[in-house]
Amino acid sequence: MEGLGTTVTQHILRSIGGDNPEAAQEIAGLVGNLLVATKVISTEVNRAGLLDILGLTGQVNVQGEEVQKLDDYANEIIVGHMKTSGQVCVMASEEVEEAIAVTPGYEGNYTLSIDPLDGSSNIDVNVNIGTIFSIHRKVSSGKAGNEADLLQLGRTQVCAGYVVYGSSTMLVYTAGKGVHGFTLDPSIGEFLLSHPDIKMPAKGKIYSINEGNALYWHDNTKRYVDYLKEKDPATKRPYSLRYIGSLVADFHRTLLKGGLFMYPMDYKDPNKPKGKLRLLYEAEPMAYLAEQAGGRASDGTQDIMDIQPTGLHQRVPLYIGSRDDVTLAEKFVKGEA
Ligand code: AHM
Ligand code: MG
Repeated sequence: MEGLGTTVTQHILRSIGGDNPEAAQEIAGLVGNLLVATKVISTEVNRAGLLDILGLTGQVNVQGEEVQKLDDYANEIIVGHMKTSGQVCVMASEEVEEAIAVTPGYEGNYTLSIDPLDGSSNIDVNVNIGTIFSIHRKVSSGKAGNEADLLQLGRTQVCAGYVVYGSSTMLVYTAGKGVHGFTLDPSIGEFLLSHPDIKMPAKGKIYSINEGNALYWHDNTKRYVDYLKEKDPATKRPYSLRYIGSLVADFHRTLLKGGLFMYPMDYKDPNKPKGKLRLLYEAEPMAYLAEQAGGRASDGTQDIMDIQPTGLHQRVPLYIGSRDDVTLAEKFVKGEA
C-alpha cells in the first residue's frame, strides 16, 4: 500500500535536520503549530460566502451580533495559538501596532512575523487571499524577546512562507533548502507535499502591477513598464499583464510561471514617496522564497534581503520574480537603462 505522502513536519526534519537536528525539531514544531491556526482560518475563509448571507464582516448579522472582520479574526487565531506554543519569544503582526509578547513561561527561541490575512479586500469577491509568515532566531539575551529580535535582516530568516486560501489551500515554504509546496487534504486535515522543489524560470512573460497608479510613479518606473509593452519577439515582448491585487496570489503565480510582480514607490503624497508593502510581513518572506526558487527581490536599488528593518510596519518598494526580469527592472529604476 502507498504511503500517505510527505507531511510538512517530515519534510522539514528531512531537509534541514542533517545540519542541526535540534533546530529542525523546533522549526518543524513551530510551523506545525502555525498550520493548525491556518486550518482554522481556511475553514472560516471558505465560509465567507455564507457569512455574506448573514451579514458582511464588520456589519451586524441577523442575530444582531457584529460579524468579526476576517483579518482581525485571523490575527486573533494565530496570535492566541502561538502565545502559548513555547516556540516563539515575541511576535509582530500587520494587524497590531506594537510587538506582541508571549505568555510568560512560554518563551521560545524564535520570532514570528505575520500578515494574518493578506489581500483581505478581496474576500467578498472570492479571490485568493493568504497568510504570510517569517521566522527568525532570537538574538537578544534573556527569556522574553523584544523589538530588536523582530527587526532582523531578511537574510537571517530561518524559515518563511505563506498559506494561500484558494480553490485548494496550499502551503509554500522555505527553510533555506529550496521552496516546497503542500496542498491541504481536507479529508484528513493534513498538508501533503504536492510541489517539491519549485524553481522560478530565469525570465518570464508576465508582469504584474497596479497600473491605475501609473500617474504617481517615477518616470523610470513608467519607462520600464512601457518597455515591457513594446513589441520585440526576441525578448518575448510585449509581456502579458496579470494583476489580482492580492500579494499571495500574485506572488504564487509569479513563483510558478515566472515574470515579475511590482509594487513600486509612488508619489501619491508628493512629499513622502513610498512603497505600499510591508518589509517584515510581506517583502522579506516573499524575497526569501524568491531567492530560494532561483529568483530575486529588490526595492529597485538593493536586495530586499539586505535591507535593515528600522520599524515593524516599515514599507518598501518591491520588484520580485524571475532573476533576469528583476535585474533589468532595477537597471531602469536606477536610470541605467
Ligand atoms: P493588505 O495587507 O492591507 O491586504 O494590503 C496588501 C495588499 C497586497 O495583497 C496587494 O499586493 C496590494 O495590497 C494591492 O494593493 P492595491 O490595491 O493598491 O493594488
Ligand atoms: Mg498584507
